[in-house]
Amino acid sequence: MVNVIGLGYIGLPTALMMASHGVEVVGTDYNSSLVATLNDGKTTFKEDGLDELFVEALKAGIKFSTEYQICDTYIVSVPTPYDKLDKKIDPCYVVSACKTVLEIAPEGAVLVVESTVSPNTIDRFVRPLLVDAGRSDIKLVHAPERIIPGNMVYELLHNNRTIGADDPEVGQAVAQIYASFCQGEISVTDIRTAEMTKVVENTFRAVNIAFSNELAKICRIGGMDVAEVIRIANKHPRVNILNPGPGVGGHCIPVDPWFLVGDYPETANFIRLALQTNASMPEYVMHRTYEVMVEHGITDVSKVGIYGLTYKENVDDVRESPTLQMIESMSQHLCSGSMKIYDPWVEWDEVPGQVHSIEEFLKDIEVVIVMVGHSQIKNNPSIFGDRILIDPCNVCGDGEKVYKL
Ligand code: SAJ
Repeated sequence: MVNVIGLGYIGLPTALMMASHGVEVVGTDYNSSLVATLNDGKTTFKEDGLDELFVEALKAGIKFSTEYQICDTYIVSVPTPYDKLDKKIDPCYVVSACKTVLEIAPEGAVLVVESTVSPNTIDRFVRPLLVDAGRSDIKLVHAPERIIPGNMVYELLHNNRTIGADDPEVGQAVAQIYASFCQGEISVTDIRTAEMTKVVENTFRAVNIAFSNELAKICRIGGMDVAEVIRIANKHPRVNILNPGPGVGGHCIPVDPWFLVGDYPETANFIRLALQTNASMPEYVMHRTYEVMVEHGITDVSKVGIYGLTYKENVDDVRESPTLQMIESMSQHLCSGSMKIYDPWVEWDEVPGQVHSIEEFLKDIEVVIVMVGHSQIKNNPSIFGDRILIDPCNVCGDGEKVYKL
């Protein structure tokens, strides 16, 4: 039996996927209301295909509990926040989950950490727990996830995976469990390499996006269309530049690369600069909006509305979103709270000024900053009427009143 600890964005789909592929699974979370919701037959966040997968897993007998289970394999997928000041990972949830596992795990059990951790976290924070608890029998494994919110179910099935283990035989045994559903290639390696590859993957993407964001700024100064430049450059067989945008959000790409900067501050200069470039984008969008307001003689900020609060399109996840970054930066300039904000995916109240219908949002608004290209607008670009659009995501088409980055 597998006990998946932490039923969030990664733990829940992983538990459901294993259960629906014949593995006996109990999902555990310390949040009793989350467990109650699951036990009531409801999922806890929106994701394509998740509800269907949930039904399959229930049929297959998955159970949810606030209690850790006595079993042979534990998969820890709890959050790994980071300290905003020193940019280092805060392993408190991983440590506390692993400690509890060590209290009840039977002899020889496998402890898989799936949470994203910076290189060496397992050696520094988890391995000593085994020593302290006198549990050298426990087999440590790191199996970082790679799935992308918005396409999680498909990617769980099809992505290649990495399993890092001290003992290659244990690595192969864990690979077998993941192979119950994973059709991709599973690479078995050591724990530190697995930790590093995960962070490197997200750093690669952060650096590539930073390059495109810098190109956007260069093209603006030089009077060139960055989208056209990138489109043509990408026709080269060895060039693949990502898209510039209003900033980089989510719990991974703007976060994980900082682990390398935090641990190797003298060396990771290029990565630091990339992260700073991405982090400059929300404010860059604000400046762009100001330029457009001046061009149109608009002085009243309450005529400007922000469309999109999530960190990317068609998800309900707002973590580190460019819009939240922009609101924070506005509050530092003492001017937050005066703009209306709307996101069809965010049904709860996340920020002041938020409204919950597109009609209410557009009332009295002359300029819309389109921070997220949800399909609501991609499928219906005329939804904004003839308002002025600031379009950093390049999703509103061309028009006299459409302003790109
Ligand atoms: N973004 C751009 N330009 C682009 C692509 C993305 O500005 O060309 C922005 C998005 O708008 C968003 C942010 O970057 O704000 C991140 O979005 P994403 O879709 O690129 O990635 P995530 O954070 O949803 O998921 C990433 C994925 N990692 C990689 O692609 C290397 C996913 O596979 C990982 O599982 C996930 O991080 C994670 O958990 O680490």
